[in-house]
Amino acid sequence: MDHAAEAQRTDLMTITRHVLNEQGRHPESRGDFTILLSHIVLGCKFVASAVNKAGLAKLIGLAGETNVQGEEQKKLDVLSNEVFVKALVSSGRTCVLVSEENEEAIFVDTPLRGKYCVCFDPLDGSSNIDCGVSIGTIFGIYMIKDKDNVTLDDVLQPGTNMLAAGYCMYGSSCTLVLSTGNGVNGFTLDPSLGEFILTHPNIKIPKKGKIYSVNEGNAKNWDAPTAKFVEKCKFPQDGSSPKSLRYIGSMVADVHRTLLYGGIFLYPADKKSPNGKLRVLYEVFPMSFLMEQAGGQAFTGKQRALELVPSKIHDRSPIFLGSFDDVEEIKSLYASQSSIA
Ligand code: FDP
Repeated sequence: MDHAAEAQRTDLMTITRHVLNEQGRHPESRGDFTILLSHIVLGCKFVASAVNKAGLAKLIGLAGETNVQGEEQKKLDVLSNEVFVKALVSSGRTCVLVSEENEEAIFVDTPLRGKYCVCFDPLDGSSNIDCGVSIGTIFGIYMIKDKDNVTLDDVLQPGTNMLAAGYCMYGSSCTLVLSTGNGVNGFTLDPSLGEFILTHPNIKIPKKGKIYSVNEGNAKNWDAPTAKFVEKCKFPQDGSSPKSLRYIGSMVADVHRTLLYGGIFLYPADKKSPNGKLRVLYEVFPMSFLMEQAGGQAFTGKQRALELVPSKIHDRSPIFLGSFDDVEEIKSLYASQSSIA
């Protein structure tokens, strides 16, 4: 559709309408997921608005300083966490919440309890906040096992049990990417309507990409397969062109580009951090779910990422995710290393 036709479009597929359509695939569904999602969307809209104002609001002290009235202002990540926790609890559809900002899991009080567990990072990439670089919210959703006996095991499940996952990127535009296990769709916030509109239907990651994305400052401590892989990206031996390097250092932005343009994002293990840096429940799993749903792969260096079973809520894991063929290459480098060992 050209730009003029786009501007004239009158049949708007909002995220709520999309999820209601999806609900039709599950005749037993009573709309609980749609309600939960609308509360997540509310959190995303709030954070989008706060992020947009953050630079400006520094004048009045939004970034953890004191404003002109002499009142203490909350940091953006703390504020975002409060908004998401309150939105999720008040949905009446959640039961256990795991947030990057809270050391312990949050068990929702019985009167407000529902059947979903949500693991989330309310504001990922927070070291980028103060310089206006894209940041995001990441979430993964599970169903509790037994309503009458809710435990931490309800969130310590393999990623293969996830029902839905997504992220919202606060960048030059605000984009929410979602999968409910039936492909991946992207929605862009129309600020004049206050609605997320379907702009990227059925996202498929290119089978092979031309970009690799990694913090090369850690190269000194990498293991042999990671070092070999990055070497091959720069000096391919098969006559192909070298890959380009792009690294924002904000997982949502790096993964979003990888999903749309193809290529690979890696945060490997290294000698200093044998489990890598990124957190299983609210970084590795949701992004791996989205990659697989878009036709890509996600690998830890040892196994399919979604088959990990975390033992603690803030566990970390190395991760290699992106285009199918690029991840296949790193998998074969690890396989040949283990066959030598
Ligand atoms: P941040 O530290 O800014 O919050 O896990 C958080 C994260 O950002 C990711 O968003 C990002 O991909 C990664 O860490 C960046 O880590 P490095 O600075 O070590 O590259």
